[in-house]
Amino acid sequence: MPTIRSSSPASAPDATPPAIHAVPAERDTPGSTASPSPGDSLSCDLFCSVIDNFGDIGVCWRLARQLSAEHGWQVRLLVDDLHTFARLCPALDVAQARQRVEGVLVEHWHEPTHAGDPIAVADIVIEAFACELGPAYVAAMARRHRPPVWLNLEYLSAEDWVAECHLKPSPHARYPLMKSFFFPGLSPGTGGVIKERALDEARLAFEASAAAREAWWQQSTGAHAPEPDATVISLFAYENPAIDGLLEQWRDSAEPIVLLVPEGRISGALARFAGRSAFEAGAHLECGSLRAHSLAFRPQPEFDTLLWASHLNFVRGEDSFVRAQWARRPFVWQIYPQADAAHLPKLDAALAHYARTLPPAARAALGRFWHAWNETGTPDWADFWGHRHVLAARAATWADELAGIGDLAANLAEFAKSQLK
Ligand code: TRH
Repeated sequence: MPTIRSSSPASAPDATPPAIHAVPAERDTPGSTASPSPGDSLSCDLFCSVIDNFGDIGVCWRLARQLSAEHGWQVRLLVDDLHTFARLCPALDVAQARQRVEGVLVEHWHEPTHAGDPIAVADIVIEAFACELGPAYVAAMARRHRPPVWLNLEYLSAEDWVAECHLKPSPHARYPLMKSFFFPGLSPGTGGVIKERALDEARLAFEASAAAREAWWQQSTGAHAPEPDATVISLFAYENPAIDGLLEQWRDSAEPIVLLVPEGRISGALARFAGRSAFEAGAHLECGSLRAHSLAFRPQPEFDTLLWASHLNFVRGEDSFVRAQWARRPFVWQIYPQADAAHLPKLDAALAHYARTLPPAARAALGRFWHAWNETGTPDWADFWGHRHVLAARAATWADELAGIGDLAANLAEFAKSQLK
C-alpha cells in the first residue's frame, strides 16, 4: 500500500503556511465550553491553497457551497488567492479580507496582521489537498474544548489503492489530534465525487427546453444553436500538441463540427490554426466543416451548461473531469500532467472504470484516443467518434454507477458527524 500522501501533482509552495485571523464568535474558541448541541449546525473551516489553474479552488468552492446549502453547516472557506477564486465567482470582492458569499464566509488566508488574535477553530477542519495549516491554527485545534474532526481532502484518483487508504487516521506527531485522509474516488469504498442534489434536474430542464438552449447559444456565442446534424464539442484543455491534428480532421470532416472553446490555455492553438495572433473570447472561425467559437470564462455554476450544450466534452484536471461525468455525454480527459508520467496510471485507472462495460472495439478506440490526447501521437477522430452511440449509452450508465457511491459532501458529512466526540 503506498504511503499516504497528497497526490498533489505539484509540490505545494514552500512559503510558510499563512496563519488564520480571528473569526466571529459563533465558532468554538479554544478553551471555551461552547460546543454545538445536537440541534446546532456544525461549523467547518475549509482551507484552500491555490497551486495553479482553477481546480483547487474549483473543488473547494463547490464543496463549501454544498456543505452550507445542503447540510446546513456554517462554512468558512479560507483561500490564499482571491484573484483566481474571483474568476469562478465574480461576486467575490478581492479587496475584502472577509466576506459572505452564497452563505459561505470567505476569508483571505494570509500572514497575520495582528499577532495574537484569538483563533477560533471549527468543529470540522478540512485541509484541502494537503495545503498544510499554519502552526498557530494547529496549536489552537489542540487547545479546543472538543478536538475538531480534522480531514485531509485528497486529490481525486481512480486507482485501486485509494479505497484502502480512504478514511485512514494519522495521529499528529505533537498534539493529541487525529487527521483522517478523505479520498475522493470513482469506486465504492472511496469518498465519491462532488454532486449537488439539484444537478440532474437542472440538466434535464435545459435538455428539455429548445428555448433555453437557443438562449444559451445566443448569449454564449452570438450565434443560433447549430443544425441538428452538427457535432458540438466543448474544448477545455491545457496546451496540447495533439490539437493541431484534430483541428485538421475536424476541418475535413464529412459532417459539420462546432467547437466551443472557453478562452484559456488551448486558445493559442486555435489562433495558430486560424493564422491569427489571438483567439480571444467572442472570436469565431470557420474553416471547411469546422466552426469554432471562443467563449468568455463563465462563473462556475454556469460551466455545466456548456457541457450540456455539447455532444462531446474535452475536460481536464479534476473538477471539470467530474462535471463531464455528470453531464452524461462522452468526454475526453486531459489529466493534469505530473513528473515522470506519474499521471498515466491515473488515466488508465479512470479508463478502466469508465470503459469497463464497452464492447472491445469501442473500449480500445476510447483508450487510443485518450492516450493520444495525453501523450504523443495524433488522435484518430473517425476511429473514436465512429463509436459515438455506444459511448453515449455508456456515458449514461456510468453516471448512474458513479451516483451509486453517494456524493462526496454527503459521505464527508456522515463521516465527520460520526467522529464528533
Ligand atoms: O483548472 P484545472 O486544470 O485545475 C487543476 C486541476 O484541478 C488539477 O487536478 C489540480 O492539481 C490543479 O488544478 C492544481 O482543471 P479543473 O480541475 O477542471 O478546474 C477548472 C475549474 O474551472 C472547474 O471548477 C470549472 C471551472 N470553470 C469555470 O468556472 N468557468 C469556465 O468558464 C471554465 C472553462 C471552467
